[in-house]
Amino acid sequence: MTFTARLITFRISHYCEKARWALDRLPNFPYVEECHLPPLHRLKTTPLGGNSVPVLITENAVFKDSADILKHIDQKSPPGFKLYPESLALRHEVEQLEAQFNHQLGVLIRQWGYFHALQNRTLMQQMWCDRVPTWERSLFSSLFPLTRYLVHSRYNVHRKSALIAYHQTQQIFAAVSHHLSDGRRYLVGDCFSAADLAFASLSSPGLVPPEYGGCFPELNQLPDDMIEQIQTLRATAAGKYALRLYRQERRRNKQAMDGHHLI
Ligand SMILES: N[C@@H](CCC(=O)N[C@@H](CS)C(=O)NCC(=O)O)C(=O)O
Repeated sequence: MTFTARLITFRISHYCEKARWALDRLPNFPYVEECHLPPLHRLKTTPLGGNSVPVLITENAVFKDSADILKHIDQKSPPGFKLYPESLALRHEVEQLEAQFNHQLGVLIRQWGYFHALQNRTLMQQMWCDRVPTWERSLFSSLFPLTRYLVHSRYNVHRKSALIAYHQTQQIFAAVSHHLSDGRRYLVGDCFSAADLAFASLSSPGLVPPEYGGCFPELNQLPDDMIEQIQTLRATAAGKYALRLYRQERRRNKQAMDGHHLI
């Protein structure tokens, strides 16, 4: 019998989307997504020796970081689905870009996104409670003030840091736009890689792609100043390229989407 892997997530998280997208691309990697309400995810991640999500649990190992998850998935991928090039030089380039997007873009865009979204409790309820177990959902209201405080303090979220984070995100978009300006379709080499997947998924809170695999609100549910900033990012070459990747490469895995009913 084939083992069904488990992916522990927040539905809203763009780091979780990175792992989910990589899993969804594979024709034969059965998994179910287990979504949790922060901070209750720690009940799952702490016993596994980690903190953050995503966490991937396979038959033989537990992976506690999106980069490790992608490397593991790559080892299981058939030809044509690889995320890292065989050429060592190209692989190095892909890994460097992925690490840069993980450590900078993902962090900055989260700081900006949470500053705006946390002001709207209903919106946060919609995103944080999507597909979580009923008992966790029932605790949303009591936990919200604590969770909001934890997010603000852990990620240093306030008006000034959000503004700076947005400007730094624009600089990363400008660098990616420049990189693409020679007409290339992908960031490294001539096919889709972990660098493309990392850029598109980690920039998703700033672009709100309709094909997002987790839970984002509709654009018109967001505050006006946030919509304006999203439209600015969408209009850049990097923004258009990430939205194209979502349209062309974001395959869905039906079993994982149905899986939440089982948990
Ligand atoms: N480097 C990690 C970062 C993941 C991360 O920051 N996850 C956040 C959600 S976006 C999280 O789980 N935060 C809650 C916590 O750390 O307990 C990865 O790439 O997997």
